[in-house]
Amino acid sequence: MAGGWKNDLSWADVTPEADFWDRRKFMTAAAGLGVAAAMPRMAQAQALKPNSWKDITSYNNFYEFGTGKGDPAAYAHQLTTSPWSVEIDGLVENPGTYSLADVLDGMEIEDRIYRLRCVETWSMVVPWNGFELRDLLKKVGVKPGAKYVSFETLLRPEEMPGQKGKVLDWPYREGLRLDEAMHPLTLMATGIYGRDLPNQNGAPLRLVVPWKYGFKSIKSIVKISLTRRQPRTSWNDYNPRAFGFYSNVNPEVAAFTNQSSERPIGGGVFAKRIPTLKFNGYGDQVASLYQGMDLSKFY
Ligand SMILES: Nc1nc2c(c(=O)[nH]1)N[C@H]1C(S)=C(S)[C@@H](COP(=O)(O)O)O[C@H]1N2
Ligand SMILES: [Mo]
Repeated sequence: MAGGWKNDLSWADVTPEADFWDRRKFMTAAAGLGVAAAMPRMAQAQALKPNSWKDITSYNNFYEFGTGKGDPAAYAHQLTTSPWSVEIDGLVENPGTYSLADVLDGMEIEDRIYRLRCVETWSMVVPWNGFELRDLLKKVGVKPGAKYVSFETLLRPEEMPGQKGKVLDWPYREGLRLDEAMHPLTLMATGIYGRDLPNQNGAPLRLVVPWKYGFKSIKSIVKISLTRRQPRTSWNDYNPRAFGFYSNVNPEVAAFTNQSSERPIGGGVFAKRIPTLKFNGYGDQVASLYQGMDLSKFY
């Protein structure tokens, strides 16, 4: 088990999901996936509850299917996710086109309950399943000189109606600095609540970087490149002042709007806005990556 990450969200605080949250059943299923060992490490500091399956899969941003929150759930079933392959190129020892099975080969699928904070100022808590991106990067072999990792989403307008419009310069592109990509919190998600990732959440493989605004967590990835130079990214191209390359969650710095608080999705008592945490609550684990950078400045 790769170490070096921790989480203040606990399975003990999970909202029951009728067809899933039988704890013993989950532990058995988890053992089969090799994730059980991840659980005891989760501290029980804070009673944040993961959102329901319904919240997570019906309120989405996936502009390839339209800009409405309900569009991805309505249209993403059109996306063919099998077969799926990921091209891995640039400064790597073993470049090539990897089938999804080849990508997953040797990867340890774990459970990670992470906060997700959208720059639109809503938030959720999502129980992901996935593997650490660093394990995949180690598998393909990062060559000296690589400093960044770039990612691309599938370009297939026949199945992604939003790509027929020019909202963004498709395909959707994102990127990380290599040390961010190698951080143990950085996940390649393959599932939610122990089930395969629904298409609207970025099936079959999407990035999750919990200390950054949600748009960095690119969905339905078909290409990963190791580069020397900072890659171009879709939202940064669209508006560099509103959407920085780094885009670490920071309540003290306005992106396109004030970021000091957020609206948890899910209603009830949680409908109230809550204060946003610096680095989305993961500062103890990631702040050191940005030593020497002026965090009062928007990147
Ligand atoms: N390819 C692609 N990835 C994307 C997006 C998108 O429009 N296209 N939206 C981003 C934004 S703005 C957010 S907040 C998250 C939302 O993830 P979720 O729908 O799984 O909650 O996905 C991110 N990844
Ligand atoms: Mo977002």
